[in-house]
Amino acid sequence: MLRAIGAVSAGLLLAGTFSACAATTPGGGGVDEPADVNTLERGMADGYLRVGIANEPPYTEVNADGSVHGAEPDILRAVLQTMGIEEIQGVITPYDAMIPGLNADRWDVVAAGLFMKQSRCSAVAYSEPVIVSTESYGVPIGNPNDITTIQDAIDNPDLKIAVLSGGFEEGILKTAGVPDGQHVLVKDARSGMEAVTAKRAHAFLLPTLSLRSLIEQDASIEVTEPIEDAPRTGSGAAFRQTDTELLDAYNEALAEFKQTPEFGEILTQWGFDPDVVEGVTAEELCQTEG
Ligand code: 6CS
Repeated sequence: MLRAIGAVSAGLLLAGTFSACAATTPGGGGVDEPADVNTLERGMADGYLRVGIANEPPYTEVNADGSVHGAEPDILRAVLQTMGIEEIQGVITPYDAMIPGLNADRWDVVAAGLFMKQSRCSAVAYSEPVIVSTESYGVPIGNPNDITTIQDAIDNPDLKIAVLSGGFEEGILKTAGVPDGQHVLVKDARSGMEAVTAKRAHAFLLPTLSLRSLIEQDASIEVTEPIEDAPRTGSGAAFRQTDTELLDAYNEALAEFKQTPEFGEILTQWGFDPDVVEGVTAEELCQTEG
């Protein structure tokens, strides 16, 4: 095993644990593997899967040594290990590139808090959910514009809201009918915070826990309470729709893993409430508009 810290190529930061035999062909098979080997078989033979991630704690986090953590990768790794796939190789990518990259075989699974909604569920095969969470606004200290709901952005056409380009939150604004002119599109979470501090946006719409992590580095921004009129955000691992064996095996292993104390411990360690995901299904979350 060779440990490597991220290598940057074509805008993608490769990070994580790389196996010495990690070279993959465009078809996804290892160099010595036939092209018709499916992703589950390949993962078991190679001992790892390639995973699309962000670097947005607590959902996903890449450490200085290149190791991949956060609630979703930690659960993914733990479940895959029970299936005999020991490691994951992380590829950092923007949210709007996660599904195209998965379907172009640049990675085998997305585990990044990629929230389920109709359009995404028709493009990938989601596992059952592992996280159910909430959205908030990051606003200047004191919340001078008193922005607490999505309706506030509809009621006040002067308000500009920063959102990740192609992210779930951009979809929330679109579905709610907040005009495009009020969206300030940013490429990553740090740029969203900067949009607020530089007054290009009045608020940054992002998951509550991601914002709480970001304000540890920025004392000029506060996080609102979870937004009551935002949809419930739920995520699990996203696989290619052709990878039915992998999806089925993963869901079976996940159901067992959810019964162990380790499932709740991982979520709690990253600040998520394990109780709120109990009984929630991918089918329900996939009804979310957008
Ligand atoms: O699913 C998404 O698109 C969103 N998920 C997270 C965890 N953060 C921001 C992103 O837009």
